[in-house]
Amino acid sequence: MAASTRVAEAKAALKEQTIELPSWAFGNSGTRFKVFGQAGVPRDPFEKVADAAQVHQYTGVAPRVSLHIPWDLVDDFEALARHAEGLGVRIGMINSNVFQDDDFMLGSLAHPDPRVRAKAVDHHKQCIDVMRATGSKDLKVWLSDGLNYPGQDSIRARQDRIAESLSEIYGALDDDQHMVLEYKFFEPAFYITDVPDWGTSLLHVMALGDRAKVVLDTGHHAPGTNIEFIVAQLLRQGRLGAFDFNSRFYADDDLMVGAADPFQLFRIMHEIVSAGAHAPDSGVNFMLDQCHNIEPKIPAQIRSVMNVQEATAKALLVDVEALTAAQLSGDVLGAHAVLMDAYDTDVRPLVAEVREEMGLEPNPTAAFAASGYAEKIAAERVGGAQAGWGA
Ligand code: LRH
Ligand code: MN
Repeated sequence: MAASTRVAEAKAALKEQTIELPSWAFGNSGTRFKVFGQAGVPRDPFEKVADAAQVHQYTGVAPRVSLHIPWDLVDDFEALARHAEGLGVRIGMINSNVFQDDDFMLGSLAHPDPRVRAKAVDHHKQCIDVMRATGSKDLKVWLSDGLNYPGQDSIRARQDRIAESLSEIYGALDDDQHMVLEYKFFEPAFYITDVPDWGTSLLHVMALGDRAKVVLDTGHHAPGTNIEFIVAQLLRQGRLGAFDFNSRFYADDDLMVGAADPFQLFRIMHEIVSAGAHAPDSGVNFMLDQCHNIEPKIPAQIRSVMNVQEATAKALLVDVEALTAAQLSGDVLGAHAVLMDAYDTDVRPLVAEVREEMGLEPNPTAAFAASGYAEKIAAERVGGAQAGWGA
């Protein structure tokens, strides 16, 4: 394929790409040491959605906002969905939360007490009602369930309880609704996390049915884990439902995707593009899951979307014919060089052109800064409680 054709196809694919934003990234967040407030932070889900819509307005590729329950509880979810549509975005995945209720100290779906498990299942049924009210088709489940000390509970019994609870939740979904199950190797539990890795999540979703898939959060692996291998394997099984994109230097740092390791993000997007999973109908939801503890939140989300676009653009510019030929002929350095040529390509001009062809400013960061929106919300949003994790 001629390079010019590859560029044209890359631009077409980039115009179709969509990245879902997390409502909680627009609220305050932090660590156990401190949660810093920032001027203009939203006080409610309507303001969070308004801020997310700013990211879509300047990038053109962030048309969905993921909600987190109960952080985004409102009296009228139809009104919130209409508010979003009025701003050119829509409600995406609905995240459950079983990591902040006192009753779930020893677990939620894995808890030894069937009454506590029933409470956790009911919470997920409440989230499914929110899906119905907002038009969302996806339930996202992350379980903080785990153990801190050996012997604290039966590892096997907890897996049985989770399987039974998940099947009750899956059974409560409408036929056109889906579930994605996220894994994480540690925190808040420090000995065992009941859904610690892709294999455990995969086993549970395969036991549930076709409308259950795995969420891969890029910050949820042991240091040194080859994430693109997991991506390739889950795609091969047709069970990669979503990404929670972020980056980290050490643990679940939830930093801007691509900030800590842009080469890893490129390698992940290379596996995605190689499988055609970047296509809008691939069934893979590309979501951000980040916390902007010290940086301004809307510009950070804009930068994060740009990082995903740039990694995707590089992956779309890989000379696939040359790569395949080198791989099949055992040309180790040749194959590596083909991939590195794409990675070492400065795609920023290409992505800027894509924005212009979409009728947008080529530099979303500068366009947002020039809009005065940040100053407007800092002046308007005085009083009331700033949104956060409510922990
Ligand atoms: C858990 C997690 C999960 C969300 C939470 C905000 O670490 O990645 O996806 O529920 O962050
Ligand atoms: Mn996550």
